[in-house]
Parts: sequence; C-alpha cells; structure tokens
Amino acid sequence: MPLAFVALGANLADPAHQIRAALESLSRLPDSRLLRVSSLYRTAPVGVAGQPDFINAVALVETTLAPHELLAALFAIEAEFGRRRDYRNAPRTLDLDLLLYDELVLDGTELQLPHPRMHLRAFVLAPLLEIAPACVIPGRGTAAAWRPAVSMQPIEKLAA
Ligand code: PH2
Ligand code: MG
Ligand code: MG
Repeated sequence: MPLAFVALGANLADPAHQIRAALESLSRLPDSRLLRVSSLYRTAPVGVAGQPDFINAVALVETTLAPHELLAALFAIEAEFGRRRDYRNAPRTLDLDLLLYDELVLDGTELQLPHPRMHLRAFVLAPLLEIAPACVIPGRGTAAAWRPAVSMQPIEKLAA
C-alpha cells in the first residue's frame, strides 16, 4: 500500500488542541490507516512576520486513496476545522500539507510532490525525522542531510 507523510500546522484557537483533534480525523480517513504520529512541536513562524507561534507535527498514513483523493480528503478536514483562506499564509486553525506520497514526483498546479519547501523547514524536518529517520525526499536526498541547514529556526518538542 502507498505511504504518505502529512504535515500538520496550526496557530489559532488552541493550536495544540487543533492538532490533536486533527490526528483523530486522520485516523478516520477512508481507505487509510494512520501508522505513526510525531510529537507536537512549538515552532516560530517561518516566512511570515507578526503571527503567533505554531504547533506542528507530522503523520505517516498508509492509504489506497490516490494522491489527489488524499489531498481532497485533507482539504475537507481543514474545512471541518473552520479553516479560512483570507490570504496566503494567513494564521490558521489547521493546515494539512501532503509532504510525500511514496517516491512520487508531481508538478501540478494543485499538488506538487514532494512538497516544494519541506526540506527548508525545521517544523517539517524535525517531526518527520522523529518518525522516519531514514526518510528520503525524492530529488533532494535524505531529510537528515537537510536538518542542519535549518538549525537556526526555533523549534521545541512538547512533552507528551
Ligand atoms: N506554515 C506556513 C508558513 N510558516 N511556520 C511554522 N512555524 N509552521 C507552519 O506550519 C508554517 C509556518 C505555511 O503553511
Ligand atoms: Mg503549509
Ligand atoms: Mg496547506
């Protein structure tokens, strides 16, 4: 069965609660099984100024949903959580990003795989490496090799 990694992020309305509830929703995705979940991480905003800190995590899902079906299911969960898209990178109750889907490389307008910025974000790499230390990002090499390059991005693992 295909394996997909999903990044979770939130920085509004009790973000840790949003992420825990979102993990529950991921465990109920159709035709899928939630295999692994990282710790929650408190992270400073990357690429946006003047926003609250985020809570981030990464999950590994086994699924027979095709990539676009999985993406649609993730968008549906975001909508359930009251996600509004007021402007690009607006603060959000829940952001679910498809990071990897097997070794698939896709450059569509709706879906790009691997996620084009995942290797530049400590808030993705740290939780990803926690649950998949040998993870390879197609076209970019190992996730572990990118981790030192983003060591200046503040990130703190929350107690379980
Ligand atoms: N998401 C972004 C932009 N910046 N920074 C952190 N720390 N966490 C995020 O999830 C995040 C971000 C765009 O989706
Ligand atoms: Mg995102
Ligand atoms: Mg997103």
